[in-house]
Amino acid sequence: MDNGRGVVSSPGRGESAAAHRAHPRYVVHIDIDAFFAAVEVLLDPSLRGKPVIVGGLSQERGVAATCSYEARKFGVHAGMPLRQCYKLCPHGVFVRGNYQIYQAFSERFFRLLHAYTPDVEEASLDEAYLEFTRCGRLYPSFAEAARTLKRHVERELGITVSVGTAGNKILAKLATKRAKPAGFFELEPGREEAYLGDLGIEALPGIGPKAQVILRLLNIHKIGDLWNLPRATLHSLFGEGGEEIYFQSRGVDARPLATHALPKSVSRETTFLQDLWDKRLLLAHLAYLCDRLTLALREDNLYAHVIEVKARTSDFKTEIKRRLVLTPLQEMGKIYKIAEELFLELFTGSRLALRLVGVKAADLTRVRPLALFEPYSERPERLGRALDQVREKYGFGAVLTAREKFLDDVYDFEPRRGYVLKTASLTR
Ligand code: DCP
Ligand code: CA
Repeated sequence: MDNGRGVVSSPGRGESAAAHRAHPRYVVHIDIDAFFAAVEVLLDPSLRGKPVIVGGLSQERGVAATCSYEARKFGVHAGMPLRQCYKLCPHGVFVRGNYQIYQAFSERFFRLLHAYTPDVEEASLDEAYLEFTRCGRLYPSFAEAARTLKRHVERELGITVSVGTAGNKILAKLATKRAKPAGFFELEPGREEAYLGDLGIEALPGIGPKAQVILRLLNIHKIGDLWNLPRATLHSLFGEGGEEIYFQSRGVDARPLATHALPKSVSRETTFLQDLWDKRLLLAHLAYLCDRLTLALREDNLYAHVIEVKARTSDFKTEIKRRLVLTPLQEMGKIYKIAEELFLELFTGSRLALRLVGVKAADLTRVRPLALFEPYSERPERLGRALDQVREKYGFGAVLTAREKFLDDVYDFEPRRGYVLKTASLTR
């Protein structure tokens, strides 16, 4: 992209957002302000203007899921133990919250967004990306359309949202930070570097608390300070994550929106090499299938409300048991536990050997489940992600539960792919 007129740039800046503007995109990021608290205010208008803390009563155990901006003035924030919230804000209104209502509200929110463009990514319960790039004929001005969208959503839902627009996802999300609360901020092409340079490093999603500590020790506090770090240095400090930081800090992000529709279900099943009786081996298969299934759920950011187990006996009769769970699940341990219970219900009555088992996750949602009663740091997604990182490096077989290891006696084992089951497609 060097046009020969020579823009003076610090090391590595040639890879900045500006250099990637050959095909400009228009991405809108929209996020509801103080989501759970805003819904509580709608449910009880007498709460308007008051510090509202959602997640539990003031003397209960647990942490705040969120709080209104009025409460934030007192230093209260999401993830803070409720009793500490109470100390900082004793006159605050504490409510336990109701996830079903937030979920229904979230669905209304997304329905409105889908009317504006076919390209919508539902990023979390109260947050979405919209891409207008393909809607040039529809909207003479994208900025105007984004403002209309904001007003429309606020009027329809009775809450405020913050909107950021830019040429890619990460910049749009960072623009929303500036817009919060209730604002609109368009990060215009050409202004990205100026905007990024001054932001604190904690604004980048790739920089967690640990990376922050390390960078601050190196006297790096702003995103602009990061530009002076060579890519190799970031890599040696943070591995693959360092690469991400390198590009994020320059506002480079080529990720498309994850707009594909939700699958109806995800399942993994296998037919055995020979019919099986041995409960231990059957459960080992089931555990392995759950492991493969939850990998697929994580890859697609899905959570399941329904877990289903299927077994086929040697006389080809198929039986299915299913269970509905209120808080949608993604985590291996939890899904396996349910699958095991269902399987044992099926199997205990059976006099025949089995020729197939399968497990299915259905009623899927992409919405992060309720965090009201669990601290953020203990979220199962975090564990799952750590697991995936190890597997990416050392292969799927690098981390298996003791139960799965029983399959050693039955199948070939390939470190990269795991066990080579009879139904080949399942080992993909
Ligand atoms: N949430 C949660 N636990 C957390 C963080 C959030 O349960 N540790 C829930 C409550 C929030 C909702 O998710 O209302 C959306 O999260 P956000 O991070 O978008 O926070 P808010 O919408 O509450 O506030 P804002 O976006 O205005 O900062
Ligand atoms: Ca929000």
